[in-house]
Amino acid sequence: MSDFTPKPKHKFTFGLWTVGNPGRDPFGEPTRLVVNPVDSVRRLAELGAYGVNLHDNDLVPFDASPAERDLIVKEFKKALKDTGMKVPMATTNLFTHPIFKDGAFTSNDPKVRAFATQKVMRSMDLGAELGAETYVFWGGREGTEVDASKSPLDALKWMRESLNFLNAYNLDQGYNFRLALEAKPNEPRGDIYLSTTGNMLAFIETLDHPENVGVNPEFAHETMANLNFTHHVAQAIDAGKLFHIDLNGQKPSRFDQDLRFGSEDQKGAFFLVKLLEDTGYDGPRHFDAHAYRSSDIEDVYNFAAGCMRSYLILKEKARQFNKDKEIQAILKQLRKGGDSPIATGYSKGAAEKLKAQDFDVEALTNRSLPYEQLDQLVVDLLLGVR
Ligand code: GLT
Ligand code: MN
Ligand code: MN
Repeated sequence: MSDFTPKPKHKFTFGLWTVGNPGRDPFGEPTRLVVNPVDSVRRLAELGAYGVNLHDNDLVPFDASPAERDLIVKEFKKALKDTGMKVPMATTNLFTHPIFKDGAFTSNDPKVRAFATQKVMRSMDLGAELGAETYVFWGGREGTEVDASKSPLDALKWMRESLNFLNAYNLDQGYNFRLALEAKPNEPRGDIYLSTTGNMLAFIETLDHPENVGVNPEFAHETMANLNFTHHVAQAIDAGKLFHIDLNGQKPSRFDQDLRFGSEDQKGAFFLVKLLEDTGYDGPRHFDAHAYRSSDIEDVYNFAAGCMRSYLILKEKARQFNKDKEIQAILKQLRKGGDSPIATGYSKGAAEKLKAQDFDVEALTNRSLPYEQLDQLVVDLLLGVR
């Protein structure tokens, strides 16, 4: 029996907003009390987490005075020191305050756009003070319900202006954060700009300094749009842009459920963990999820422990998949043709040779692809009978 006990070396992190989620939803008031971030740090450390991530206002209230801010940060830093917990990622809340009701970087009002940019600068200062290395941008309010209100081209231009300004500030201050953009198709806006990880990857190339900008994909977000999350993460890895990742659970075509990692679509979660582990992703495994609204605070920590446990179980399943003789024999058979002649690249000679090549179309068409057998072996593996 393997050991599924989380340890700091596994680099599991939680947003302060995740275990601190009070169980509010659009139809109901909170079901849990507000949590002190210091308590979250201590409880997560006991469970074996590596660190916590935060928005500026998860720690420092929107309207705190400079003296209040300093006191809060001091106590928080003490908890980090006592527990050895890290803050690998920081981000900004650009969505809760009503000033952002029509967007932050993409608000029609230039003063709101400037205010949002100023808020990020101050939040970057806080993140740097806490030792964060990654800075996430999730534009939850960057979108529309009324397309007559805003040109999507203006929105992209304004988004680019803010990100270029903030990255220059980041470099100028010597913070050297890697910026990670997080896509979401909708919610809380009717339509959010740059709605998938693929959109973000293309947009990054239009920035002044694309080299230190990557993505922070979230399992729930591509899944909400009925897309294959693992394929998006693979594209980010292929582009050298997987800077961070938000892990959770989600049923397709629903509101953003942010469920416990591994609680839904276990096969999808398995192939995601396998991809991360097989490709040597060494960043934090960040859980951006929250406990059911019905949970009390003790059950919130069952939720946190469950996220980490499921990851470790799936990691062990990935290891078993990679050494399973029957599965590997099928994969070997499927790949037996090796590389295609086009893999060595174009030359006139290669083109002529390919044009002249004879293919046995019937044999190629009738080749056996035992995907039913292969998939059932995966199901057996995941259901624990293998
Ligand atoms: C919010 C959102 C997440 C983002 C967080 C970072 S905040 O909980 O649902 O997907 O990652 O801003
Ligand atoms: Mn997220
Ligand atoms: Mn989400």
